[in-house]
This record gives sequence, structure tokens and C-alpha cells, in this order.
Amino acid sequence: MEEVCKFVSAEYPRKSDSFIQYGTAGFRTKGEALPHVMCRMGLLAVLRSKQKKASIGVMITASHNPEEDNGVKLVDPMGEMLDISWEKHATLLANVDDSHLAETLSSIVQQEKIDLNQESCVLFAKDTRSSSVLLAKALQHGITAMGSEFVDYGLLTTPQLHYMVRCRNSNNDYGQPTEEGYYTKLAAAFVNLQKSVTDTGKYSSEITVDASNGVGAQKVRELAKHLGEQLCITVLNDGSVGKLNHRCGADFVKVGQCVPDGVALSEGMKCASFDGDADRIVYFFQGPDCSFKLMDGDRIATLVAGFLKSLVARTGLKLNLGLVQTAYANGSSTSYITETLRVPVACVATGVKHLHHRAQQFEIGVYFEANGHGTVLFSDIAERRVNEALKNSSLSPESRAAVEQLRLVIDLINQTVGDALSDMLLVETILCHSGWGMQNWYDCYTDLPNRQLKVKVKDRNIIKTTPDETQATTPAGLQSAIDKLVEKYQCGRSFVRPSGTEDIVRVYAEADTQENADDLGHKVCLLVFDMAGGIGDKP
Ligand code: G16
Repeated sequence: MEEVCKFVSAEYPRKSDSFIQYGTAGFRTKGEALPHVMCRMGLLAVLRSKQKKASIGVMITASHNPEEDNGVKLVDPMGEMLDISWEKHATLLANVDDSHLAETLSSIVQQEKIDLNQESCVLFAKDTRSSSVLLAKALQHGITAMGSEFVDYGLLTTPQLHYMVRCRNSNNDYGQPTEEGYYTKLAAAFVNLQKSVTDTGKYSSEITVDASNGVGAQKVRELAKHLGEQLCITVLNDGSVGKLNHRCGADFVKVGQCVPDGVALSEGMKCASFDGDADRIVYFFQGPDCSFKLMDGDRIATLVAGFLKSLVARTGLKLNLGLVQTAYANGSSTSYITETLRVPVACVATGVKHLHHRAQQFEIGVYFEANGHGTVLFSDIAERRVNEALKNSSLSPESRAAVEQLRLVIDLINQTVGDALSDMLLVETILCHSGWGMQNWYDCYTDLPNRQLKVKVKDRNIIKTTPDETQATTPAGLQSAIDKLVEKYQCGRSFVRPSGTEDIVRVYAEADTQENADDLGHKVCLLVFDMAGGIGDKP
């Protein structure tokens, strides 16, 4: 271990004392601060691979963050996020002095009872950021220093890398671990599902995609080649001119509630925005009054849950279905899900890892963050029942057709993590099967006006919250001050939490009118600024 650590520290020394934490989605900071972290994550990924006796993934991306940021997240064998119990190892390893690296690694090996003679393999990929090239080299240096095998997938979307990891560890039962395998699997399911629709009603098979100037642009074009005439995709913000995530993409559209640069929205257009690594998607269109209409993760969640509930009912199979949201979910979406769809809802902390784990507790678990990150998980029991039903010759023709459809829907969904490409095909399938245009989808419920804001503070970790993030437990007095404000607004709701991907505190506010939501949000920002050590200009 001493030799390995000398070798990696010589090439990628830790140059600054600043502390970095494995947060909501791995490490994120300026790209230039990451080479030693990346190299060390190569070491850690190898240890994880040896422990799990399986391939482990590493994705180099900072997703929705600006171009100059970068980051890294580790992917566990079934394509899910690194187990939370290993995040402490990642944080420790990233922050330790070069002189203590060997002893830290050895201690992880001991604690986790890792057999260093076990074979290992790390699969990695990167997004289109300029710093990703150098960071991929640093990562590879760490992996090879440990004598491990690796596969460099080059440029991929984050969910594609998650998919590769799962395929590799499932004896290809989940699909072929290649890009072609990914497109073929999704496209075959989509085309088969669309073929069975005879009356498409108000559905349009044309969609405009704002790819946030990220890796999703080239990947959605590849996907489009496999879809034939079933879906006609126009790609804008493809990175040829604009800057990554700058005034475009899912985060910009959701937070700003506005049309991204580069898209000339007009009547009848159906648009979707991805984020920089294509693991989030939101839709938008122009309403009859020329207004901007956002169809965010909550809207996708309700669409998917409603569709699956009725499809499962038609199969005649007994499978429980549940939906997982976070505190950012619009209050109207939660009422619609529980009261109209009658689907149970759970609320967990921000971060796919939290939603994913909670969704695993349902036989069919739909999870979506309001920001457009989400997917559907089918438990082993659910998949087994569907597969058995396919072989059951006594099913009625209606049930058989529904079971076949459900099997195709399972194949269409990337169950490892939220995936803009797969989610887009799922939404298109549902809209087509329902004969819906965007307005039909929009008419399901009326969002409560809301606003999301950011406050810069000296140390965002001064703010601690309850597990579901709806209440701040520190600094003392902040929550009661927020509660007093909220009481003054009809349908008022607000919460604050430290971001796990940016150095800021996030503020969310909801109220009966947009003006009131904006006003409440602004006042809560002032409270955070005054009580949690705000820096820079007052909000
Ligand atoms: C990541 C996580 C998401 C989370 C988002 C914002 O998204 O994967 O689960 O909602 O960060 O997190 P926070 O509010 O803690 O900054 P992405 O798309 O950037 O990977």
C-alpha cells in the first residue's frame, strides 16, 4: 500500500487544505481542485469492487453545475448510487494528507474486510466538460496503481454509465453493456409500445430537446437513429455554440420557470430540457394565453404513477405501487396523487440515493424529484409476477395485452437512476397511449405558485434540518421565524436546506399567488442571510 500511495501522490498530490465532502451526488467543486480527489476515488473504487466482487462505476461529471465545476460519483453493482455507509470512506480519503494516505487506505481495507487478492474492475465515463479529460487520466492512474482492470467508456450520460454497470454485473440479463445495447433496448421497447396504439388523439410525435449544451445532445441524436418515425426529435443547445448549463437545461428552466435561451417557443411545440449529464428532464410548452407552462418532475411522477396504476389494474396482477417525493414537491401534486390517483406517497430528503432506497420498499416504486430526476423501480417480485403471467395461457386477451405492455414498459425504463432519454420515451409512450397533447397533461391539476432561491452564507452546514428537510433545527430560532412568516400567507409553505452540490443554502416557498410565493421566498432569504451568516449582497 505504501508503494501505491507514493506512486499516486507523486503524480496527483493534495495541494490545498480545503475540506471537501461526498455530498448529495458525490464530490463537486471547481474542476481544478479535483485531480487528487479523482485519483483517490480510483483507489476507492477498486477497493469497493474487490469487496463487492463486482464491477464498480465512476462517473466524472458535475451534472447541472456550471462548466468550470466538475465532480465524481461512484456507482454500486446494481447501478445504484454508492452505499451511504461508504461515503465516509470517500470523504476521509479525499481529505487526508498525502503522508497519511497509505494508513487510511489500509484502515478501510481492515474495516471492510477486503481481500486485496480479489479481482476487480472499474467502469468509468465522463461528460463534456473541458476538465473531464484530465480528471479521467487522474482516475485511471489511481485504478491502475491498484493493479485493477478497467473499462473507459469515454463520453456517456450519467445514466448510461449506471446502465453499463448493471449490465456487467447481471450477466447481461439487463441488456448488453454497450452504447448500442442501451439504444437498442430502449428503442425496441418504445417502438413496440407505440405500434400498438391505434388512436393517437391529440398526441404529437414531434419533440424539441434543449440538451443544455451537454453530453445528452449527441446521445439523444444516437437514440433518435433507432426510433425511426415513431419520434421526431429536434435537438437544440447541442454544445456547438453555447456554454454548458448556461441559461439553458433542466435546472435553469425549472428554477427560473422560463424558456431556455436557444429555444423559440411557439404554439403547438412540445419541448423537453435535459441537464448537463442527461439524468434529469423537464417538459414545457406554450399555453393558450401564450404563457410558459412547465411540466416538472412532479408532473412526470403523476403521469407515470397514474398510467402504471391503471395498467397494473388491467393486468389483474396484485402489485402495490407507491410514489416517493421530496419537500420540493408541489403541494398540489401531492394532493392529486393521494386524493385523485389514490397512490401512497412517501417524502424523503433530497438526493436520488434517498428516493431510490425508499422506492425499493414498494413492489413498484415511482420516484421523482421536482427538478426532473427520477425513475421507476420494479421489485424482483413484480418482475417475476409479470414474467410468470406472460407464460400463463389462461389469461384473458385484455389481461394478456396489458401484461405484454407492462413487460415492455419495464424494458423501457432505466431502473438504475433517473435518465432523461429513457424518461422522455416513457412520457411519450404514456401521452401517446392516452391520446394526450400537452394541455391534457397540464389540466390534471393546478400547481401552487412557488419560488426557489439561493442564499450565500459563510458556512452552509450551519443549517441542519429534520430528516425530511421540511424543518430547520439549527440555527436556533430560524424555523420559528420562518413559521411566523408562513402563517401570514394563504397556502404558505417554506423550508430551507444546505445544498449538497453547490456552496449555497436553498430556499423554497409556496403560496396562493406567484406574488405571495415570491414575497415569502424573499423574506425567508433575508432571515437566512441574517441568522445563518449571509455573505455578499443582501438578497
Ligand atoms: C443532484 C442530485 C439530485 C439533487 C440535486 C440538487 O442532481 O442527484 O438528487 O436534487 O443534485 O441537490 P442539492 O439541492 O443538494 O444541491 P444533479 O442532476 O446535479 O446530479
